[in-house]
Amino acid sequence: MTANVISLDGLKVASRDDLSKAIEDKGCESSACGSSDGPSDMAPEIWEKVKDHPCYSEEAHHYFARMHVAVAPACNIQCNYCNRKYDCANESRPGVVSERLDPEQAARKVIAVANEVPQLSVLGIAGPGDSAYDWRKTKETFDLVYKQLPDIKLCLSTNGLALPDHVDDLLEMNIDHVTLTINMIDPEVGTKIYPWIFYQHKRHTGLEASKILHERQMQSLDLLAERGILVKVNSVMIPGINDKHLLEVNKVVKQKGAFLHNIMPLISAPEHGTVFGLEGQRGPTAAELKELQDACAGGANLMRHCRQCRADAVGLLGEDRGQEFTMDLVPEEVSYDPAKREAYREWVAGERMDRRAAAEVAKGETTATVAEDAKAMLVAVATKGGGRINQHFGHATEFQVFEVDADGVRFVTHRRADNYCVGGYGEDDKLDEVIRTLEGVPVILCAKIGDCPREALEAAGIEAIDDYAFDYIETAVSAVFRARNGLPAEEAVSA
Ligand code: CLF
Ligand code: SF4
Repeated sequence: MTANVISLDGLKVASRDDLSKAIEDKGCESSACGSSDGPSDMAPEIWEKVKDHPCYSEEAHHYFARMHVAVAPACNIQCNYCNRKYDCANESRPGVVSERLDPEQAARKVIAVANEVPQLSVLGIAGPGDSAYDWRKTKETFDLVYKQLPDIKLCLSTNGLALPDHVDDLLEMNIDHVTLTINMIDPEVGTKIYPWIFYQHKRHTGLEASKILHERQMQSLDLLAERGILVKVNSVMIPGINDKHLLEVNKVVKQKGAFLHNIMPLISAPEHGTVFGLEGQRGPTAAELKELQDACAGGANLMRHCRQCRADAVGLLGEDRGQEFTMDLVPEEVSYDPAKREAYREWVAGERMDRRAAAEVAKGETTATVAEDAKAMLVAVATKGGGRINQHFGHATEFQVFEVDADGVRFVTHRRADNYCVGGYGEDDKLDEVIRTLEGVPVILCAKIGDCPREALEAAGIEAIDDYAFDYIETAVSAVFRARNGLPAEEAVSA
């Protein structure tokens, strides 16, 4: 197999001394220089559980990677948005799973990836069917991995129907992250999403099926909360069917102790062969999704950085390195070497502290120089991870989008963009697609950009800036915001 070591190039390590001095000079508003989901926002034992999990912590997703192993092919329900020739649409974007694995193969693959990808922190089982229905394979896989790599977090994603039968196993297996996909709390709504379920050796249809599924999902939530297992609820937003209803779902899952709620857009292309795809049921627009997420303010905390990844994805969220680790590339004998992962974790610990400190300084400067009621703006960022602006515009397959106002900088979403630049040649139609993708975003920050795309973006009203190459995202976004709100640009750049 090729030696694909993730390099840390582009992740310029900031001078901690400079930042500390900046904090002393300018003052740090909050004690721990906390970020929106940092250690200052939650109990230490919870932070300990989520700090390296790329799905449970927005901050962690800049640094840590997950991998899925496709050991659970069968499912006990039918969702109208799923065709199992494709990945589970709950946890993946459509695309055939490259290969299904048995538990022994899966464990070998995890070791191979852990040796090569220092960012790896989580192993998830998310299909392609239901991980709790195929319990024997799921349990065997997790047991094998836990024995050999006890520092990898184990994570499970399920529709919840079979989960109550296995929750006591979860504690024994040291699993403290479970995702439940809950699309309704009203079984009438469920009848439009689930044509049938298979429960206690019997197939159930219609309202009866939805009632059973709902009861088992609520029971799963209660049992997991009682055992202190962190629950993330995934919901698929289906316009005209459960879009408004998800506000109620958000309230109820919060009451029942869910840690996060991840509202994902329905993916329903006709070529995927799903019921919704064939019926022409559309997914929500980016604006509709954001509107619903914003309307959930005050309810369960929202995850906004989900990438709807494949059931065999490998890498940071938003990248897929699965093809580098297919079974024909994994050696028959592989032994675990934790050295790279340990070194990476040590580096991340310092880097995260610096980034938080830098973000806090930038926030203080923005609050001091920009009017409180200045209009919020969106800024797109090309990044390879590490919380820095470290990617060439032409190499970006997605842009992270941040919102900034006088209160600071927040991650809001990502927008996909197919590689604009292939083999060094720009392709006009792809650039048009990027421009469409960035609708409503007036600024893009990247490590470098050529004159032609810069001009095309400018003509579309989007300013491309590469002056902040390798800077932290928050400091750069704050500086742009200050520059756009009256502060001289040179001053903002040097701030
Ligand atoms: Fe996988 Fe899911 Fe665990 Fe993450 S994914 S089982 S919680 S390790 Fe994450 Fe992927 Fe979104 Fe899932 S980005 S689809 S939320
Ligand atoms: Fe498909 Fe997942 Fe629904 Fe099962 S739970 S039908 S695998 S989307």
